[in-house]
Amino acid sequence: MDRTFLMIKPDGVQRGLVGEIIARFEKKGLKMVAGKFETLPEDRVMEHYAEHTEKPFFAGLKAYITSGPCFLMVWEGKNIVAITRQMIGATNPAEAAPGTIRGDCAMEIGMNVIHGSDSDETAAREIAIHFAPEELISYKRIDETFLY
Ligand code: FUP
Repeated sequence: MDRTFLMIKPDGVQRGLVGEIIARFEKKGLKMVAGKFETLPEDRVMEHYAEHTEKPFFAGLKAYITSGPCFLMVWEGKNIVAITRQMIGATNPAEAAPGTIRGDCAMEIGMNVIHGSDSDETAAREIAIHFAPEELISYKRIDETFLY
């Protein structure tokens, strides 16, 4: 089954949005297979955002993402990367469509509540950065028969 890495950022945790966000993905029919609550250490921030470390916004991004605990997750489902990117909405919440997480729950690009992998390759890379293989749990959800 396809997998993605999703992370509720410090603003999402501090604003009490963890339950609301998980509920949206659960209701859709996606399955959480790993989850942990953690303040990201600097080395993992550098690895996760390797493509952005030279960008002008990186100092602010790093300060924000390490400002408190994040809720890190791995989810499974058919076509999950495209589905979750659509549900999360545009990177800039000001441009994110209503009905998306960022469209409904955020105001600015510098505090956009949640991260989601943007391709299957990125998902595999990000899952490996943040989780050990044994942290991913394999199980059948009772409603799967009625989803696929
Ligand atoms: P996304 O894939 O939607 O998380 O977006 P990007 O990989 O393009 O950006 C990663 C994070 O950098 C975003 F979540 C927000 C932050 N960012 C800024 O703060 N300013 C920018 O101009 C671009 C991105």
